[in-house]
Amino acid sequence: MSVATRDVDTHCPYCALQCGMTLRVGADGGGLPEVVERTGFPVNKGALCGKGRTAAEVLSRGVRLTEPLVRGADGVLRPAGWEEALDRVAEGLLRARAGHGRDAVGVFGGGGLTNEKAYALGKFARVALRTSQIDYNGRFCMSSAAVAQNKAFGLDRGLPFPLADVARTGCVILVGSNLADTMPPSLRYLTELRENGGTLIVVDPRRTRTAEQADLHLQPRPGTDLALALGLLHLVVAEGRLDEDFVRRRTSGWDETLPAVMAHWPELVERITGVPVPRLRQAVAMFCDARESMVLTARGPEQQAKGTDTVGAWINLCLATGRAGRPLSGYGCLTGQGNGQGGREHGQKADQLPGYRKLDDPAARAHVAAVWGVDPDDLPGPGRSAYELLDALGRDIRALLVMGSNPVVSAPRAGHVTERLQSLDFLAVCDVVLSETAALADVVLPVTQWAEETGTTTNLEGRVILRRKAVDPPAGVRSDLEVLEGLAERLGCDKGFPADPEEVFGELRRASAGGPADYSGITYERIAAHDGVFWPCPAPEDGDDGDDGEAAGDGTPRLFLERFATPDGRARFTPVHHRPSAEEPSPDFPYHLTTGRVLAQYQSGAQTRRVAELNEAAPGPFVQLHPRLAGLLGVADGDPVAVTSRRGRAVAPAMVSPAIRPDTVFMPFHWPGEGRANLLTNPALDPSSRMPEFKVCAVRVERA
Ligand SMILES: Nc1nc2c(c(=O)[nH]1)N[C@H]1C(S)=C(S)[C@@H](COP(=O)(O)OP(=O)(O)OC[C@H]3O[C@@H](n4cnc5c(=O)[nH]c(N)nc54)[C@H](O)[C@@H]3O)O[C@H]1N2
Ligand SMILES: Nc1nc2c(c(=O)[nH]1)N[C@H]1C(S)=C(S)[C@@H](COP(=O)(O)OP(=O)(O)OC[C@H]3O[C@@H](n4cnc5c(=O)[nH]c(N)nc54)[C@H](O)[C@@H]3O)O[C@H]1N2
Ligand code: SF4
Ligand SMILES: [Mo]
Repeated sequence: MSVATRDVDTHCPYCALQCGMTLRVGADGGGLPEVVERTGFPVNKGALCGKGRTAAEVLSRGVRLTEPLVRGADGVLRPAGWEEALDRVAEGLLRARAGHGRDAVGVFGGGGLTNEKAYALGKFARVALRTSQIDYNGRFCMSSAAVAQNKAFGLDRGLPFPLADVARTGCVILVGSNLADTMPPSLRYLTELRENGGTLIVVDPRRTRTAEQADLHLQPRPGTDLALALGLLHLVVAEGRLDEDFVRRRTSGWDETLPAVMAHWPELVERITGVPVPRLRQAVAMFCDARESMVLTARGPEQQAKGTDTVGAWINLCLATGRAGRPLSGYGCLTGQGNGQGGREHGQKADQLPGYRKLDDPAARAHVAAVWGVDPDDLPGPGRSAYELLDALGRDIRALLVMGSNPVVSAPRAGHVTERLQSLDFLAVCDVVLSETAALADVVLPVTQWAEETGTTTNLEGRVILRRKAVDPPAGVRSDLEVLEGLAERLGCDKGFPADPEEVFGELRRASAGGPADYSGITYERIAAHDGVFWPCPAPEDGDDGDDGEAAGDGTPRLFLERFATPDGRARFTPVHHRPSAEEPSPDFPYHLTTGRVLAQYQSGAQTRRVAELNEAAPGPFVQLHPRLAGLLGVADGDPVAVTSRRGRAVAPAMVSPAIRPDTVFMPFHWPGEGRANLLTNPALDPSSRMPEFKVCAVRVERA
């Protein structure tokens, strides 16, 4: 018997690769949709990791929220109707504002939200709440690379070229990315690179599954990538491999940059990083002998209190060797969250307006205020960064709305952040599940997710793609857009908070028009016709939607080929010096702790910990340590290990493995409870990106 089904093309709800997938839905709409291959989408060509393959399970009624929850006088969360719940939220926000001023209300967003939601949330904060206090979890993600790219290139788009270009270059240095675990289908491009005769260099303190693919694995001490990049550039100069012609024609600032480079001679860099000089020379030879080469960074070098300078140093290496601004060469950042790219472009960041405009730029304020129908002078100024905002809870900020993040698990110094959340007068959380943060809220609003709603995201390539609604949500949930609509109405704001995503996207297009991230020429139809559209994509002059052959239908896949986006068209070198991590090992805390991810869990685990297959594959936290260190501590594989930093103590089973440096331990951060890695991490912030130092702090390690 054949049962009629309907296929809907969409994308995975999780990481920035935004793999294409098809959802097969029963004709009666009942049951969970089946995830099937969508080979036509060029980025993943049908391949999915286990998270994507099982994503439909999080749609099931059993694991998710299906009605609003309101905390009663007895302190217990109990089910409530939507009217009561929204009234309570509006009341909580208004009371904080009345008692303590507009900036006493905070908003915390997420890089997993669609462009439409991120845009609406930023507008809601500035226009309905009129608070400056909005930021989001993307600050914890790629913000250092964003600042560095803006400085060097005048524009921040994670990859300035399609991912497929990676397979056709000559050499890739992959710095602190474990994409075999974090974006598995992208591994194919590295395999193809090597099949095509190219070489791969991986920089990671651990010999990860990604590092195992490399022709050369450099295994530095955590927090020393800046010295490493300077050391490589020193050798480039010393060995006469500088591309003087490129430096002269297409860059500025080299003369100011050179002295710091020359101060990082190879033996010094070996001492700082632990990477032997011959390995440094080998890396330079591989990178420079190739006709084209790329540097790709991810969270390893970026999540440091000097992440911006570190990325700047890797960009300097590309510029000095002429590996930028031409086909198949360049620097790129592998953004992380599903909408890590678009989420940082449309205004949920503390200093930002839609279209990647700056909140302190009068022309930008005037443009966006006109779209919003408000007076530019009524728009608040820039607010605090994510950790600083969380740190101010219960003090300057008295009420908070969270949409799309679970900071109880994912924020640095999470014990302190949890206390701050508990000290609020009022906390509202919109989520699909009862996350650890939602469990602390006064009101929890259950929202629809990817397959139940339509919206766009922008993947790590800057490709704007469309997720389509495939199934109806449970009766008791509403979309984030409907929540904002309902709250704006209760706050007495009539500035337009439509719940229809395509209507919001239309407004986003107008708001972004003329900005660095210009989406004005992108429509849902155009996305569907071209497997996504790369921004910038201005609307054609004649005002139609750009499918008349005037502009390439897929927007701008490759940037900077003729000029960089700086005022003079030249890329800028940044003079940078190496400096130690905020916390270096000491007699009391003799080891480095670094943190990161495992294949089967996603982020704070709020979604993936609810999927049985993923939980079996990755059931809980662990402390990865070298056999030599394990021997020294008398610890065997599986023994409970206590890791203590100046912020707290966490306990998890030992995972003894020769894949890590003996002076370093690694913990994944996906779990709450006593194994919560973020009880330990250091909230020391990068001075310009305000990125916390997730990737390195000093710890003591003992048998528990
Ligand atoms: N399975 C899975 N996939 C994911 C996610 C997930 O949670 N789970 N999250 C998504 C998101 S939001 C992001 S941001 C990306 C992150 O993707 P990645 O950046 O690949 O992930 P991480 O594991 O955080 O860090 C990468 C590597 O950095 C190394 N590292 C640690 N310290 C240093 C250092 O000082 N220098 C260098 N060079 N390397 C260092 C770690 O050993 C680790 O192997 O993954 C995305 N994909
Ligand atoms: N120690 C350590 N800590 C880290 C990192 C690290 O490497 N080491 N990495 C950092 C990085 S790169 C990141 S990106 C952060 C991420 O950390 P979080 O911000 O905690 O990210 P998620 O776990 O993805 O949280 C998203 C929450 O939103 C919910 N959600 C999903 N979709 C929607 C939606 O459409 N609407 C709403 N309202 N809710 C939704 C999910 O159920 C989940 O509860 O963690 C950071 N923390
Ligand atoms: S790699 Fe990322 S986008 Fe692709 S299936 Fe896995 S989690 Fe989803
Ligand atoms: Mo991230």
